Amino acid sequence: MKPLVVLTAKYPKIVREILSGLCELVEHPSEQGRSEEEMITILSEADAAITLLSDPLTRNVLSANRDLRMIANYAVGYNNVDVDAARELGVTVTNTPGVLTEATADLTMGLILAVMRRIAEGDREVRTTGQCLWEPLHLLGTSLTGKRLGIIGMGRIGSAVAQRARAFGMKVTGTHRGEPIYELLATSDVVSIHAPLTSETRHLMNPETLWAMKRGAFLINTARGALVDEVALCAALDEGQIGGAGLDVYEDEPDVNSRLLAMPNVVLAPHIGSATEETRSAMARIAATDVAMFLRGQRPSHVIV
Ligand code: 8YV
Repeated sequence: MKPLVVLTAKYPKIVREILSGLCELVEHPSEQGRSEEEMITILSEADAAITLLSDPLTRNVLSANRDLRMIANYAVGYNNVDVDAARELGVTVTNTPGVLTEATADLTMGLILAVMRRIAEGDREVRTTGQCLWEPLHLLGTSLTGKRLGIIGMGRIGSAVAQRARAFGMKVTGTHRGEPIYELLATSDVVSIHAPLTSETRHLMNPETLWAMKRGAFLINTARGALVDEVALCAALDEGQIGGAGLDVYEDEPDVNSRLLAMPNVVLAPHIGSATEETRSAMARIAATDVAMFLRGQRPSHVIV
């Protein structure tokens, strides 16, 4: 009997091309915010699975089916996986690093531009009025040239953002994992977060750190929503402490804080950092190739656990 590989979403077709003949594939429609019970049901017969960031792979889920031997998480981040439980239960876990660096850095730059140059506000205005109203003092934004970008997390994505920002004439300060961030916060005109979500980094941006930023500076988050205390961010935006924000990720995805929806100086993207044809296909190739290697008894190339 062939092993059963569960796909928790509709992934790019390269997944089927790589895995056909090697296993039986069962595909579930994409769904955000599955419960543990739903995950247990979906994975009940699986030997391996390709999973989404929004799929909870908790100890309960991983231990419910003892035949489950491998999870290929279709993301570079893996805060949805209880890695300690996976290690103890002998479940191999892989991710898709590297291939989404440029796409995520591009989107970060896009959000920096959109917030500083008020592009989304302008788009809404043109659609609402049906006109291109031009006035010397209308929709004035902030120039990028000469401004300082503070990058929290100078890993692969943070470094790619730094490269782009320098090309726009920005000065760049960056911190690495575990380094203090207060000087960066106090001196940056724009702060962009590129850190993984862990118990240490949850609410990295909180009332204290948001108020340690330069007054009127901008905050960009294309990493994980829970790195930012959204209630504190709304308060900081309301009070003008933060001049604007560009967000691709939210604390309670798929839900978005309704206060953010009402703020004109906040640009909201629907978690599309890696959403290019090229990148999503490359992620699918990595995930499926790692599953294929595992099924053939080889060590997958991108093992976390
Ligand atoms: C994905 C991401 O869109 O890779 C990550 O960590 O956040 C994004 O690339 C998402 O994870 C898809 O599961």
